[in-house]
Amino acid sequence: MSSPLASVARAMVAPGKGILAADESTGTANKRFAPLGIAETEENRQKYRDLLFTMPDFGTFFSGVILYDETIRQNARSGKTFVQTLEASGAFPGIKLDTGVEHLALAPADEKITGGLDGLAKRVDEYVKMGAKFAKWRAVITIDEKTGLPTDACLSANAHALARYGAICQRGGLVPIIEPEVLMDGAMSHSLETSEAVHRRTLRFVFDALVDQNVNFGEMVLKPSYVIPGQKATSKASVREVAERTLAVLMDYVPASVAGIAFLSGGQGNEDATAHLNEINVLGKGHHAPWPLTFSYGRALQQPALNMWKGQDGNVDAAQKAIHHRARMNSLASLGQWSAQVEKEGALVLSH
Ligand code: 5MM
Repeated sequence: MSSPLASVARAMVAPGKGILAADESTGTANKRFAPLGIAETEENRQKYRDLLFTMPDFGTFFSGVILYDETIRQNARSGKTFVQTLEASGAFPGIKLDTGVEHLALAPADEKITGGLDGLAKRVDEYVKMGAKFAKWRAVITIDEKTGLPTDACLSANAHALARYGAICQRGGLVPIIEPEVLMDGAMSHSLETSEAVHRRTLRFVFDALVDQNVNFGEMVLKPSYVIPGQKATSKASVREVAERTLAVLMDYVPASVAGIAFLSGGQGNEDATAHLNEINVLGKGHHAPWPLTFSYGRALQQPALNMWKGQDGNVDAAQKAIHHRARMNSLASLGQWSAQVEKEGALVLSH
């Protein structure tokens, strides 16, 4: 029998739909504004989220949006709350529940643990009352081939936190997005093979912990990173290789009863993130992948819109067209129907 949480989880990964990650904490949102000269104010963060969430056809492409605490309490320009605005478009409001990362005690300097378990049940109750239907928690895993990171201690501590969060969400009435991110951006230079090995270890720890904490797989969505070389790696991987290795790892470690998989973009180029999603869907069909494979991108959806907006009211239309384009491209990719040609045609329409 299907539970209400299982119905929400399935709707989050409905065909052709993905999840917009717009849960940048204040520090991260400001970090994205600064290079574009956008004043780092609450008003600007509210205006920016307003332009994203009032994009035409929003509910056609997005099943839900991950919000930050500040945003879930704000109103749209229309005077409605953002929660009401999303509900009216047919998208679920979701909430970021982790409180960010800190150094994992007694571990090497680069190893992080995600916080937010203290008082979590109470916060879940509060967000459920505000209309949230799902939540997200991100664990951050750093690779260092020279020193052998990540350690088992880091993987185990993060998996345990993800599973405890998952259980608390399900008991309180939220679908948990379980997000173990293996980093690939910045100075990282690991190979495709190392990325695959670390993804395998990570998912093994995560699913063992989810079982230990009795998390219901049909009532959760997994948000993994792609198996991809570090951004500074000398040897790059083809779209096909990334899709093959990512799918192989998921097929080996993710139970078929998980409601769906919604990838993070992790600092890839916008089109790369779309091409990887498309290819994994094409391959997934051939291999009878048991779960829907879609997107929960932040940067790869938002960056063109932010670049276009630059904090100016007069640029809102152009910025909405930019995110509409990326949303449509990723929606097609989640169906395995995207191509470089469709991308080009869409970009042409955008420039007119
Ligand atoms: C949107 O950014 C999310 C919150 O980041 P901070 O805690 O650093 O403020 C982030 O967790 C995001 O949801 C995921 O990393 C996916 O975003 P990308 O840009 O990797 O697709």
